[in-house]
Amino acid sequence: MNFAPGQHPREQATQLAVNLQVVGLGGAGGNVVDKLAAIGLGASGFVAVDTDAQALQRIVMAQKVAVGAKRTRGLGCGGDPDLGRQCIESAKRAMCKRLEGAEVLLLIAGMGGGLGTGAASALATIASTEGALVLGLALMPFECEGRRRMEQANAGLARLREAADAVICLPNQHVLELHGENKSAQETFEAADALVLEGVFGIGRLLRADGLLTAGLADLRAVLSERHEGSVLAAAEAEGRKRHRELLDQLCAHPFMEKGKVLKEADALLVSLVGGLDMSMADVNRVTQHIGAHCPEAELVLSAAVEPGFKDKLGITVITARGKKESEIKPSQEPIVPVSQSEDNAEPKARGRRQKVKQQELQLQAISKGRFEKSEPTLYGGEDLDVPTFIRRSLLLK
Ligand SMILES: Nc1nc2c(ncn2[C@@H]2O[C@H](COP(=O)(O)OP(=O)(O)OP(=O)(O)O)[C@@H](O)[C@H]2O)c(=O)[nH]1
Ligand SMILES: [Mg+2]
Repeated sequence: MNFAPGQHPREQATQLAVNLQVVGLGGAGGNVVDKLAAIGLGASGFVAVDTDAQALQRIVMAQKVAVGAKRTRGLGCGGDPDLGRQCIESAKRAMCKRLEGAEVLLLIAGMGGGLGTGAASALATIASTEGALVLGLALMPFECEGRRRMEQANAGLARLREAADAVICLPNQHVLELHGENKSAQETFEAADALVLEGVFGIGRLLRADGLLTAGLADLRAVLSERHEGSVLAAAEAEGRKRHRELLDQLCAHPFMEKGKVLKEADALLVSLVGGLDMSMADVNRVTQHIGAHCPEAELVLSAAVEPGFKDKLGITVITARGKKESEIKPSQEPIVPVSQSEDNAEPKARGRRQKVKQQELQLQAISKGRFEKSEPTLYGGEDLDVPTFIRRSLLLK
């Protein structure tokens, strides 16, 4: 499917199997959500949220929600994330009403400015509390936008990662590296948006119930949630006899895939494959084998669907996730604490996100030696070895 600027095909908007709400925050988020609304995705709602009345005026297809009118008087947040957060928090009730019944919230925001950066994590928390699975799409600034903006963007991204189930990071800079610096800023933004639209379109396919192999909301949640080290979204298409290999080559060449490094380092993958009526299970198999060769250890969830327009053609959307879930961290990975360290009451170093186990002190007391009371003690180095070590050394057992 071609998402090149100005060519946004209208999707045969089959309603998705889940209630998906797509919300765009701030200038970037609003722009992208409006384009998604124009394509139609089978989502239950497309909403652009901003403090900036002028930016909202440019929204044509999505619904509009103006927030923070008292605080910004209809202007943007001027790059102040704190103000952005306050604006969304003061509109909490209205947002809850908008998100009523949402099973998945796709939250799109540009990081580095005011509203998107500050409000994204706040809205993710609100939606999570309401029971939705929150997927964040964070558009990261170009390097030329300055160091301060990039730092602000990274801080916003970190907060969003804490609040959302999964966050997919889409660095605008990678688009610039692919297309070169000779394009206008407008064209580069458009090219970045096209990559986002392709990816989101693939997520839509993934959530559709009418595929050959379906992966539902539960799979999405299982693969993405708790893996906080970064997720990437990329899509590719290929046709012809060698389309299986070509598809993978295209995917690895995608600007967000960092020449295949992202695929190699993935701990889990969601793969949404689409082909024409001629797509066979052998096709599906070959594609998954090619992917598996890149990341044999990764957990893979696959969905495959048929779209008549894909004759002799295959399309793929991949969401990668990095990071281990708490349940996946094996006990053997826990550092072993030598007794000498516990004697000093030293804290074992907690690694990763694993919580320190809280345990009560064992109430062990010395009891009589019973029928061995009268036997000779086993003395070594002045110590009676028949007396348990924890008593001899006055250790507290936990
Ligand atoms: N891909 C893409 N990125 C954008 C677009 N507009 C802005 N960005 C990026 O998103 C970042 C945040 O910008 P905005 O979304 O305009 O910021 P905001 O949330 O509206 O912030 P305030 O206006 O200060 O409230 C920028 O630094 C850009 O890198 C867009 O249309 N497409
Ligand atoms: Mg703005």
